[in-house]
Amino acid sequence: MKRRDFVLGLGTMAGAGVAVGVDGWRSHPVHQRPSVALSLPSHDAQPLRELAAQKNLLYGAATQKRFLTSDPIFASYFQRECGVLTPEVELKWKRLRPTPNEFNFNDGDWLANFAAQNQMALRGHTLVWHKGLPPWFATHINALNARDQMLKHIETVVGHFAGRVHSWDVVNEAVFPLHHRRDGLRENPWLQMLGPNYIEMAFQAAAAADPNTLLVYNEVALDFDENDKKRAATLALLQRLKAKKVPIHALGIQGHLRGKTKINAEKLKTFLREVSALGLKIMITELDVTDRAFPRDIDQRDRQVAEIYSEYLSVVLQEPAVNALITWGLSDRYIWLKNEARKDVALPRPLPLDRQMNRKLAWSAIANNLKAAPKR
Ligand code: 9MR
Repeated sequence: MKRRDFVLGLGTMAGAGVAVGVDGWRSHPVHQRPSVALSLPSHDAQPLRELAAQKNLLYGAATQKRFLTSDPIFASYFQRECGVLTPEVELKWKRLRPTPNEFNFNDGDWLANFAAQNQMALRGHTLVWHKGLPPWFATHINALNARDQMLKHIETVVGHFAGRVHSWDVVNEAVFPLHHRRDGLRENPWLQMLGPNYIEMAFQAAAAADPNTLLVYNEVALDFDENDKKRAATLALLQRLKAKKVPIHALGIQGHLRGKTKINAEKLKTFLREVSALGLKIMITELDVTDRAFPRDIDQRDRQVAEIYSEYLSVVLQEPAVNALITWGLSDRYIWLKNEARKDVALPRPLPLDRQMNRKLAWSAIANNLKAAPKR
């Protein structure tokens, strides 16, 4: 039996109205077909945080304090679905460091309390990145003080939240093969001021400030067929860090999936195995699916987005080293994908819940793949 017949057969067996077997699939290449039949969930279906917990996994989302405080309905859905919260902006330099000598923890503390009150794990995002920097960074940080400034930032911030953070993204997006360095690193201000060892210095400082949090290297664009160089350079960086006994515990795979981009399941699986073989955990830290390339029709669009969620999660959630799945937002009411605006100006629908907080097929794709995941 051909794979397509098998999948279509599953759909027929499930008898689901919005499910599989619809015409759109015939035009999809093999790699874009989901492995699990999709239909809309019943209203009282178990929340994602519970489905994940049954497998010793975490499910949650990124969000901002201002969404939770201004929108109690959104906050209640966030509490219901999420077992982990990533502050989308509040723990970046730009928000923590109003001036060169000040730290402002108000919004971060508010989110930490919200997470604790709702039995959610809290993620730390992010300590060393070339973006999310305050306006004074360029004028105040230079090659002479960069080391002290970076270490002081990490010590103060990680120390402040010590005991409250499940995992810290210590270094974010440091690999960029297109910069053509032999070590594959990105030419960012930290590298230019401190050299390539800034990465291990950051991990050492984070470990000293909170010995009990998971220390994560977080990276973007590791997912697609075309990302061979990014995967290879990231793996090489992780190997170097492990060989030097740098305290690093996990790789964060962001997972910002572009609808038109192809996933290669075999390559992805192999990469996850290689990372796991280094003794590292893997977290899916920022998953979402851009609907830009898909039709305006909402049923078709939601189905195509969900198929990509499913295709991706049917690979990554089967890897036992993966311990968490975090989407970059929960509801289409609050999305960061403004730069991915649709040409037809229809509102984008990249996330598990719609703007009215209804669960979408993308929610079902996550739920089905959590149910199909092996227990950790
Ligand atoms: O979604 C975030 C957006 O609201 C911020 O303006 C931006 C800069 O701080 O960062 C966005 O989040 C990024 C994340 O921190 C790292 N990976 C890519 C995310 C989307 O751009």
